[in-house]
Amino acid sequence: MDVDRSRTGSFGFNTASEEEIKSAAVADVYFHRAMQVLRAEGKEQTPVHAEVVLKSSELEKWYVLAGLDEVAHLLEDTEIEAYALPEGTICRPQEPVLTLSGPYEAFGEHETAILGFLCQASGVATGAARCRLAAGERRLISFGARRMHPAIGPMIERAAYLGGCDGVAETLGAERLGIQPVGTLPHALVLILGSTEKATRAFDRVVEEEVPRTILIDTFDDEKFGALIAAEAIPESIFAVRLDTPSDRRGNFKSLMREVRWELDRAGFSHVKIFASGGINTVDILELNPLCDAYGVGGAIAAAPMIDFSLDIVEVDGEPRAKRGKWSGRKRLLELKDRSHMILPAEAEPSAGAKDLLQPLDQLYASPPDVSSLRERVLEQLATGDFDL
Ligand code: PCP
Repeated sequence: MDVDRSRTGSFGFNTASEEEIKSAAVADVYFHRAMQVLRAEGKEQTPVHAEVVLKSSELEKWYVLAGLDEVAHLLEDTEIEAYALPEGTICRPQEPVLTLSGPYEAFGEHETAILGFLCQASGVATGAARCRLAAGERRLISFGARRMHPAIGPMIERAAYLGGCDGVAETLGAERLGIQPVGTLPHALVLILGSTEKATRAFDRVVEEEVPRTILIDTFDDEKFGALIAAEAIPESIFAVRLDTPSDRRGNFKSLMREVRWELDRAGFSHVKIFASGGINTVDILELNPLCDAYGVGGAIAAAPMIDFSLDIVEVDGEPRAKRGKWSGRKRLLELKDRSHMILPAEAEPSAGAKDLLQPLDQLYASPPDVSSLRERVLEQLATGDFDL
């Protein structure tokens, strides 16, 4: 397994290339060693059936499945029979979301990459879905690319959008999603131009008309004065004011926002919306919803806890065999008439009207899925299902 080592050392970004991922150079070494032993024993072609599930005893826990597009890309040239749930499916622990059948050698050394793709993307999508659930109909924008390595910015934004965000800030990610990037203006612009008023007027004069005029108001001024300065600077085009109040100045953010709302309404700007950002999470969103119209969320989505998937063999040579703590044998995951899920042994007869959820991975990714429809799938489930925060 030859790896281009010229990329180590102090130059270049600390990322793995497509070839390094596909050649399993990114694998944990014990998978290489296991393969070394199996080859020595002539067992590397042993047919196995493995599955990826979230191993958690909190059976009520829910998460959004994402990252399968990259798994499909990784496995596209391998002789594996793979089945999976469509991305955007809201799942629970123990439910098999990906199954792999074939000679162990065909995928054994890809376990690290397979889990990496699913654990992180599903974590981000779930972080977005939780914020979506909390924000209801209010706009939710992913602001978190800066919280993660830029090489995975497009992945973060894809998962954030799939999970329910209305828009994303990172330009390449938005481009790959075929949507317009969303953003307001940074403190840097206000600092360099010297005042909120100057930055507001310049932004309004220079930036394309179709970009909503959401003006950052907390750089120099107390928020209620900053809001009026911005609104009075561009009364015809002002759309919203963004409060990114530093945490050590925030105090009671809700009452601060109520004051801004009062002053805007009193001054005839009741149409001007309020946008909050800066360390926002689901707790903040639930508290601010009565006053806030939109949220820019960074770390709470981009750095959301990963989904702790495991990939485990549950059948060897056609015989159910699993480690302790795992349910052995092949399974089928069914959606019942009431939209709930049921896990059954593969050979079991499903109840009437039940539908198999696992589908051939190569069919699911015969063409790149439209992420907007995967997003609609998440929104529809959040709207009809019972998912707590
Ligand atoms: C950034 C942005 C949001 C922050 C980051 C989102 O703030 O404006 O407020 O990330 P978070 O949810 O993890 O906090 P700053 O860098 O403070 O401000 P600027 O807008 O000037 O970049």
